[in-house]
Amino acid sequence: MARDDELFAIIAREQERQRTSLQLIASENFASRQVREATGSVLTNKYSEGYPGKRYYGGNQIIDDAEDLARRRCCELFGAEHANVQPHAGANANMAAYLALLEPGDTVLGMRLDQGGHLTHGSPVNMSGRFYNFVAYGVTASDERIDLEQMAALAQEHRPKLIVAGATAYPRLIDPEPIRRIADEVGALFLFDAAHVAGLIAGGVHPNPVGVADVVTFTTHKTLRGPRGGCIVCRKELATAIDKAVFPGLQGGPLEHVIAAKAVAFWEARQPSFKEYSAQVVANASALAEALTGEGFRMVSGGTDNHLILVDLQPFDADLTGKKAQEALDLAGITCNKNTIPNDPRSPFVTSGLRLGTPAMTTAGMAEAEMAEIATLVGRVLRDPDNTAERAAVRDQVATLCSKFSPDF
Ligand code: DSN
Repeated sequence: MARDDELFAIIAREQERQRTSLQLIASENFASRQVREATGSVLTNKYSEGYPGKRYYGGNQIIDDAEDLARRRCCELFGAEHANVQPHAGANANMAAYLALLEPGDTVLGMRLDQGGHLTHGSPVNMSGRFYNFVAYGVTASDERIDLEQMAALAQEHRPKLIVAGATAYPRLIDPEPIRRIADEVGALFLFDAAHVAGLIAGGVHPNPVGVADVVTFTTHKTLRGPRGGCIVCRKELATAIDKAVFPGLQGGPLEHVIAAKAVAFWEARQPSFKEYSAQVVANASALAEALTGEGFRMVSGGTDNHLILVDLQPFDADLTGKKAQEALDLAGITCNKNTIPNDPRSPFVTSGLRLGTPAMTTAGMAEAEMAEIATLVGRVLRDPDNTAERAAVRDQVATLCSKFSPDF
């Protein structure tokens, strides 16, 4: 068959974009060649509804080996009793956990979306917010860290069936222990959504919620650096309920090519180099936060303990929105996303903040010196975001910087 040149030309352009510009979206990474090889393998050809040893179609003996390997490696990596590696995404993993643990209308505590939570933690436009009675906790006004006193008070007032921890735009470490205690005080279950920090947990630089929370969900493509997808790990008493919720509750045929790539990622995350990588991701985020502070930006919560920083643009330039900053940086080859900050006066489509993360550029080999250079470039663009010549000059400098740190293409 002739080759589809039209589509592959688009892929080549995207590869070039990734190679020549800075990827600072906190939830992105560069998957390794072998992760991408497994994702593009013949395993995509197979239907395998069910689980290893209990499939609805024939011919799954080899597929079973791949999924069993992924489940075993996932349990070993996180010290879990049971793993379900079939969720197509983090959102599916969360929905499956809710389906397993809750009845429609049950009360759940989750973090406010506009203070760092996730759509699937009770947003009214998401299934979670439509099917369950979510009550939101947030961050303190004083230090912009999760307000555990508020969480405890809300738990006493609303007696939730489940407390959800985890965030998408929260730059600080989330300790699962005090949340477990709050859950126990009211007899609630505890779900830790580790999507953003799964790689930091695997690398040993953040506390492991497995064994503390009842259920832990995560994605495999962020700090964990695997293929795009989700996972759930849990205590063995919850294994049947979780498995039934994923299939047949929520999904049909699993993506076995992606599950195979998850197995590769779990193997990669157990290599000693992954510990160094995870520590460097955090060191780079701290260096970036410090250098951006030197450029006149305010870091939400004063800094970071993880892979991301949340920049409050208001003290730097009261008129500069997150939307405008994202667009100007994009034109200069610096890819990041606008983000609401706690108590943001602007809408989520405009925002007063920017979220930047270091997982991808750390994979490419960048360290603290490059973070300082990136902060200088961000400052140059955002001091005069409409200046076309300045943006072009920064774009050239970005390309030169990236040429020295090529990801594994
Ligand atoms: N889209 C992800 C993120 O960027 O954090 C969350 O689902």
